[in-house]
Amino acid sequence: MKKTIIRIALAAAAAGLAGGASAGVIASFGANSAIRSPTHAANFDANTTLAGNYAENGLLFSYTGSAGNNGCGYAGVDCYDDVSELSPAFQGNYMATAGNNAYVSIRLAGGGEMYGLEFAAGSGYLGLNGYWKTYNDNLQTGAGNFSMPVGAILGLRDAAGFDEVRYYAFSTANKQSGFSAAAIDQVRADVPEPGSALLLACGLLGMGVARRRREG
Ligand SMILES: [Ca+2]
Ligand SMILES: [Ca+2]
Repeated sequence: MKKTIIRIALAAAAAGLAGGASAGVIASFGANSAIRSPTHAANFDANTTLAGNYAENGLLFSYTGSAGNNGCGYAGVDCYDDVSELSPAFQGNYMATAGNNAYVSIRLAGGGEMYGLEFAAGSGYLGLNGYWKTYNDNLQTGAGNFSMPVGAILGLRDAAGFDEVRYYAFSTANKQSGFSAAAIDQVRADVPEPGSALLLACGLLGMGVARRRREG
């Protein structure tokens, strides 16, 4: 009986860490709301070309929509009087695009999954009405709308991991398609070492055994 209980506990712990059916993407707001120990960070300061793929510190960014958005956010070119008009959380260069259903894509340059991601979510519109989608192995794993004060930091976390996040910014709340003017800056991602998930699973199992011994 005891063995059965322990086996179920381990299976539950493994499912939670490796991604069972119950896993899902959790959206949050604010710095450090989704990231525990960032392993990757990008601020676009070295983004001095109009290349479709821009890599920084192991993160890979691309965009759909108008070609280079007329240079906005690239190579020190800013389309606004001040970068803070897009978002007070932005500094210097950023990544922006605009167009029908245009989005900025965030992935790991070397492939693989992120477990947590945070970025300053900007919009070319006056109000911030964002929409995000997560993917893993080309399958959509989550999506959500948010309307927040300009300057918001969006956090996404999923114990099952995601290998791509797409970010859109629409004209009004709760839109999932239409003309999008997405912009991002100050990106941080969390990619735990494979061994740490296993250690955590062992730790949870150990806690379960200890508790059961005390109860017995
Ligand atoms: Ca920047
Ligand atoms: Ca994957």
